[in-house]
Amino acid sequence: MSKTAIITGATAGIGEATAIEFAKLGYNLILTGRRKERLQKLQSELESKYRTSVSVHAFDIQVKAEVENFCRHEIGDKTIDILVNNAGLASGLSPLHEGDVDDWEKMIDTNVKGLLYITREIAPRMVAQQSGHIINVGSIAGIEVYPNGNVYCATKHAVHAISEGLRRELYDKGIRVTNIAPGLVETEFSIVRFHGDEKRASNVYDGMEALTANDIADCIAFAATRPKHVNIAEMLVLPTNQGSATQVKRKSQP
Ligand code: 8X3
Repeated sequence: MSKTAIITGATAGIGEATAIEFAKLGYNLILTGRRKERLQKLQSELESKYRTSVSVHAFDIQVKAEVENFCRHEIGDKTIDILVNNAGLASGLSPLHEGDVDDWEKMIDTNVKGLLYITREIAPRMVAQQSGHIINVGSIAGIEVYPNGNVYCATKHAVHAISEGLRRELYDKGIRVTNIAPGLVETEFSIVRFHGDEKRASNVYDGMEALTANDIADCIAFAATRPKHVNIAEMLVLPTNQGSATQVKRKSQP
């Protein structure tokens, strides 16, 4: 029987690439995000190309009532085999003493609270099933802190801690928990971080070969497709020319 996976933040980047990867594997998909048109376009592409069942649900993961409505009233009581907590963003890159509180709230509400809201709803179903897999998309920023990353790094440290906590609480219930921690991935990530400044965003990846969303989707699919007794607890995935959060070798450098 086909597995069913929920993927949050499926409208673009790693979430969209994971949806495509999972569709290729024949998973039934429940895709969420804020942009309804993008979700619907992806749904029809995946359904026609891979003949898999795809439902799409547009809501804001920052709003607890919307997450609860989705989980309690929109997805029915089907078995959820995999939850990919991918929805997340960076907003702003500045010292904390010059930071924008609205940016902080957006990051905390999405990356931490949104992830918690949906996990709080879906994990009990997995506990009742005594099976399931929660895959959290963290970041190298959840392992290292870099200047001006302050609140973003704090949210990804939280994702790391939540993943660790979940694993310690769910290992004896047949549930796997994976934390994927990517380094530089060229998606809309930096455009969002710099509030739409495409020039500044492209500088982040200038002269180096960043990871693609597909590279990370590939890792997520790898973790998801291991035999049941294998839990890939953690993956730090970097471009070859990235040594740490702050070390990147660029072509112009000697
Ligand atoms: C994305 C990686 O280094 O831009 O989470 O924070 S980084």
